[in-house]
Amino acid sequence: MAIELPKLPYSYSALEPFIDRETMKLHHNKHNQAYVDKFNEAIQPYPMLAAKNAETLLFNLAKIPPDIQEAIQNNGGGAANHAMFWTIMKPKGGGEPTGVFADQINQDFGSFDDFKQEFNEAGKKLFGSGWVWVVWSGEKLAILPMPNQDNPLLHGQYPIMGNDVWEHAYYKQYSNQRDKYLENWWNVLNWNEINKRFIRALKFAAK
Ligand code: MN3
Repeated sequence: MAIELPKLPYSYSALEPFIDRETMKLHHNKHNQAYVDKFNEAIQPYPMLAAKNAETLLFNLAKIPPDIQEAIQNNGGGAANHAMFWTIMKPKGGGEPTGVFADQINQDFGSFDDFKQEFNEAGKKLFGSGWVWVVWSGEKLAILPMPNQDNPLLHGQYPIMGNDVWEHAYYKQYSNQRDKYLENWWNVLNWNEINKRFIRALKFAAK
């Protein structure tokens, strides 16, 4: 069973003015589609992997056939990362975080502003293409920049939230101003979904 391009839970223009229609369209139906297609191509010769989703393969990367590990890391990562990315954003989102995740941010970073600043700083410093992730270390929240399409599941950690800092995520609208994109991204976050992922991360770590 091949994986499919996830349906965007809102329209391409829904995140404007923070992420424009052209960027969303290209990002979803070209970039995300390419990761999905290349993932499906990679697992095609291995019918025993057909029932596994990208997340499961990333978590068990060392156990899959060596000749496709790199393709799964990159394209399974690309598929999983973008599937997450669309759901943690929403129109009229943003504002202060809510729920248990807000409490945890205050406990581990002092305040939402400090958390946001540290996250944006990691995004600015990330050299080349990659993602900035938030994971549960087992004791506290941690901000984790990773290169390429690497997903925290490669290191056994469930991705609570992450921002895509590949140029394809912002260059069309923001040109080289990655810092502006990082700052504006907080206006589209879906804290309800991020809270659900935080609960999942706690359960995942407890297994
Ligand atoms: Mn991307």
